[in-house]
Amino acid sequence: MALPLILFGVLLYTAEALRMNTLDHVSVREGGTVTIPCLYDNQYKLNSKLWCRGFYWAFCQITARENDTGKWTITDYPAHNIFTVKLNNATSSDSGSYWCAVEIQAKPDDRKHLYLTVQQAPGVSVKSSSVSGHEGDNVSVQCFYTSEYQYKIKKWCRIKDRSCYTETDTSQNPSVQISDDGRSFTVLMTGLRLSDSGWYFCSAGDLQAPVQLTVQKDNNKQKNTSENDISSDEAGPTSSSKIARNDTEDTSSDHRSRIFLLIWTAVPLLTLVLLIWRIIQKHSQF
Ligand SMILES: *[C@@H]1O[C@H](CO)[C@@H](O)[C@H](O)[C@H]1NC(C)=O
Ligand SMILES: *[C@@H]1O[C@H](CO)[C@@H](O)[C@H](O)[C@H]1NC(C)=O
Ligand SMILES: *[C@@H]1O[C@H](CO)[C@@H](O)[C@H](O)[C@H]1NC(C)=O
Ligand SMILES: *[C@@H]1O[C@H](CO)[C@@H](O)[C@H](O)[C@H]1NC(C)=O
Ligand SMILES: CC(=O)N[C@H]1CO[C@H](CO)[C@@H](O)[C@@H]1O
Repeated sequence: MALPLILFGVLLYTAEALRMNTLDHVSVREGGTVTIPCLYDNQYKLNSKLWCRGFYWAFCQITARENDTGKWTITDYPAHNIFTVKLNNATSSDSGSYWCAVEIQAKPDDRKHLYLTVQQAPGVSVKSSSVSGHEGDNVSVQCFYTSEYQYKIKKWCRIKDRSCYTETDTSQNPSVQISDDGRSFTVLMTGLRLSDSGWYFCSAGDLQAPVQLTVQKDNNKQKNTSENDISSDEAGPTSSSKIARNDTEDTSSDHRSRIFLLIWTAVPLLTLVLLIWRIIQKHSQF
């Protein structure tokens, strides 16, 4: 019966590696600034945060640590289960592989890989990487792309759950509309809700540009519904609403889907293995 146990272990191990979330491939202008969010599991609030450079995790060089400032600035927002890595004055030599990571005592650190490309004309870029609005407002984000990316798929995605909107398919949520003028695409988010606060990205092809959205409480509403509305997690430092609640939403939905995945994969696998086992046993009896 070792095989099912091994399979189960493999599944568990794969689940282990998904406790952090960030972008995959960030595009930034030479001389420009970029802030990259690293979302982490609730259990890592107190762990120290790292930014490590190198393609292979085992050989990466720690570029910056929590609270470092300067070329690289790392700021932790434990209330939101996020830390941000800000690069100032990007140069082409900053292009490369990096890892968002949390330090864990006596266990391998948890981490997520990402690629950074610094270009004179970034494949995809945003005018402003931070937008805000009040509850119920509309906000728009303009995402520019170079001619090279003209025919690539354009998306607007939320980092937390990787849900994306594309130009052709916004039917999932009519409150997000995307229009394209051939040099840029504009994302219009209508009727903002507090839960929309968080980190998003524009993407064209494989390149991404991060954007932080902050939704502030509607002041007129606040007087009446002050206790009912719950602010979103990963809202970031500028969120004006109350954020004291236990932010577990960030990865808890991931947890749920992972458990489902585990069950949906493990149960049929175990059944299959048991069946084969029985057949082998039956055959060996004769
Ligand atoms: C970073 O600074 C914060 C606030 O001053 C502090 O609570 C935290 O312990 C510091 N982290 C490290 C790893 O020094
Ligand atoms: C940015 O980096 C370039 C190249 O290293 C340097 O010449 C320039 O002075 C830097 N600018 C700032 C504002 O630090
Ligand atoms: C938000 O956008 C929708 C759809 O385009 C529009 O009907 C509505 O008037 C806009 N609301 C505000 C406050 O601009
Ligand atoms: C927050 O969560 C932690 C562990 O998940 C728990 O011990 C604590 O009581 C919670 N706090 C609140 C205010 O719910
Ligand atoms: C819709 C609603 O609950 N309105 C209330 C807002 O608060 C004022 C004063 O407390 C009440 O008079 C309203 O009924």
